Amino acid sequence: MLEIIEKHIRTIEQTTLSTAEEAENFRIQYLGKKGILTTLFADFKTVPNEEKKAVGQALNALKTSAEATLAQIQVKPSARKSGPVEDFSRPGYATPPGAHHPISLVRNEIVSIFERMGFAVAQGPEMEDDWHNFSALNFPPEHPARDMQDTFFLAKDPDWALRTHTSSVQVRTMESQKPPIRIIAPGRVFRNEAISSRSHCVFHQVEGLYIDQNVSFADLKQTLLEFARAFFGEKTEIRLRPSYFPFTEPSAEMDIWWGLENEVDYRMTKGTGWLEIMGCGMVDPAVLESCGIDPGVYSGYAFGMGIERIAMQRFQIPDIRAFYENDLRFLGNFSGAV
Ligand code: 2U9
Repeated sequence: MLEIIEKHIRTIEQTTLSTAEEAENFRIQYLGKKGILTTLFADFKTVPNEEKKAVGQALNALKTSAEATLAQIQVKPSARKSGPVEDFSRPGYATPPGAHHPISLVRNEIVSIFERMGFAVAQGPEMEDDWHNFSALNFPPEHPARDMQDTFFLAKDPDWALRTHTSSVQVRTMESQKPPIRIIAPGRVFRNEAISSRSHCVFHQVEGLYIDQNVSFADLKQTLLEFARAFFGEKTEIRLRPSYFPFTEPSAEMDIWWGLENEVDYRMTKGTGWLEIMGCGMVDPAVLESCGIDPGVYSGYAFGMGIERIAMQRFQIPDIRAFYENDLRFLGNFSGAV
């Protein structure tokens, strides 16, 4: 038996394993359940006592030798099946940074300016009933905004529509809270308009509302001046032009002085030098009444602006449709801006 064992040891010493397949065959042959070592260990019982020590040592040497030969192949790179060797020290793949959408950037800036002035953010549903979108806001029954051509009504129930402005959020706030109320309502609105480079059927607004005792047009003007200087620069000048909205009386448009230095300024301001930024006015007493606030005790001002218009002007974006196309080449321009 000793001779057989020593023969196996010599064979193993001359064996080189170079593939995983060879290694597996070797393992089965020597160390497998029905392998050479199992058989030899079983035969060990029949070895005469005086030979047991020498045979036992030889058997252990054979086992160690078989295991060492097998272990070697597991660390030899040449035994790899195929493909490149992994370099675990190489740098990872770079993850491109994300970017805020330009509409979000402008909205956040507007919101934070008004928050600093004490306004709280209010939100409401995008689908509204006739009362909150139109009637409470003093829209007469024959007003063109109530037309199918201007509003997306729900086919099943024409009392419901996609909100055409975030003024409905302010109506809901007035119905549920007592003055003083000082809120801004940023949000998405919908109008059934033909899509062009200047207008879209979906856009975003920020509207504001302040209701308290003795609120005057002077308060409105000072708040808007403060906003204009925080957003457009501290030397910004504003002007208010008379206008008309069903929900405010008197009503006005606020322009900022843009200047008339070059051709672009002429085009942007239609040759006037003044750039229209937002609409505003004193909340019509009939609107206060509709929302359960006594116009004999309270007064208030409101304003509203379109975020797309301001973002287009700020980032020099010539076509409103760019905001909704999700083209990464466009959106990537805003990475790094906060
Ligand atoms: C209540 C009462 C009054 C909100 C106002 C405007 C003037 C305005 C437009 C600007 C461009 C909308 O995005 S736009 O098309 N908005 O000119 N909005 S005053 O007045 C309100 C709101 C709620 C209860």
